[in-house]
Amino acid sequence: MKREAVLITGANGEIGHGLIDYLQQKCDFDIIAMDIQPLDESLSAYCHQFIQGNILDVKLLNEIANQYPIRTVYHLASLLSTGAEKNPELAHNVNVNGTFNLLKMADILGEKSGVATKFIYPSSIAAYGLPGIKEKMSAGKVTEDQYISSTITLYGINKLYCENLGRYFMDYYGQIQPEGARKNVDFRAVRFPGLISAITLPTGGTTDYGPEMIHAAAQNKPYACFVRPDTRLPFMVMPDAIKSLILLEAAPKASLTQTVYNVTSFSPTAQELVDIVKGAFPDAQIAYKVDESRQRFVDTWPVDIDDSAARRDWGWAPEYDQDRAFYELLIPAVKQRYGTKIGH
Ligand code: VAH
Repeated sequence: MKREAVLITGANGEIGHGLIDYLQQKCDFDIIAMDIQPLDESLSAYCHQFIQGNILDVKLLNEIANQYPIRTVYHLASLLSTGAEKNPELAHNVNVNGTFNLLKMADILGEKSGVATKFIYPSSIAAYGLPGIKEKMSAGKVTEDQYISSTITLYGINKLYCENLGRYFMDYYGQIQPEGARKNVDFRAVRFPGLISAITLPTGGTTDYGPEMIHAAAQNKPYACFVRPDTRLPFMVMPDAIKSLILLEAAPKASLTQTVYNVTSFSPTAQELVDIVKGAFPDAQIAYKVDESRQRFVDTWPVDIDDSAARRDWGWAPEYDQDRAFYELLIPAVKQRYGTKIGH
């Protein structure tokens, strides 16, 4: 009898690195990792199987479903907000059609096992579309059902659609058939803020200025921040992002009153991030070179989000507030990663 497995798409991405690193400590299931890129050498020892392939390849997904008793899908593969604007066709295909294919696969897996396949989905604060900077600054902590009808990025629209697609597969897929809805998928989503990892760098996001500036400073490389100094957004560090995925996956279904949950930790301005980074790396050369398009995106994303539903339903709370995030985790870790000496 094969051991149960979890499937991680986008395994070579930032969240994928953190999730595999965490899950490998558990030993009661196999990790099936999938990515269109080769898997980072540092991860391969932790994975029972790595599949280099495309989530648009339905034949491949069917083969995976026939081969592995997958009980949970962590669907991380995605084009991020800035990358999606540069390649909208690819973004729609991967972010939407790829997700549709994986939900269909999860349905088949659930039908085979007789237990609904858990489908853990990282949505994003990009799902929000505040109408202007004035409203952004006065809105306070935004809840999951606020400001989601005027989203301006394709990535944010993709995320909103897939949040609803997941709910459809969970509750309504097959409803027109005589036997009614199939209900083989247990879809659960978090809306992530900007994520900062000490281990990896983001590709194609619009919150990338946060991680990019600290990694650049630790390498004594000049950095041009592409948003205004006053830009305030919610962030959290990667270990807390992984914690939220693990807690949500493990939560008893009966405790969940929502399908989509906000999670966050701290909300600095870009200038506050610069001040922290310069405090740790006094020689850091950080300038501002505002990218008007990316600034327009972030001006529609909330200053802060209300994560009380996640705290209430499944015990969410970040381990790292802003001070701990930088002074206990990020700064020591990037110094070690790059062997940074102060003043060199
Ligand atoms: C991005 N980091 O910048 C992602 C995030 C808040 C948006 O999902 O696209």
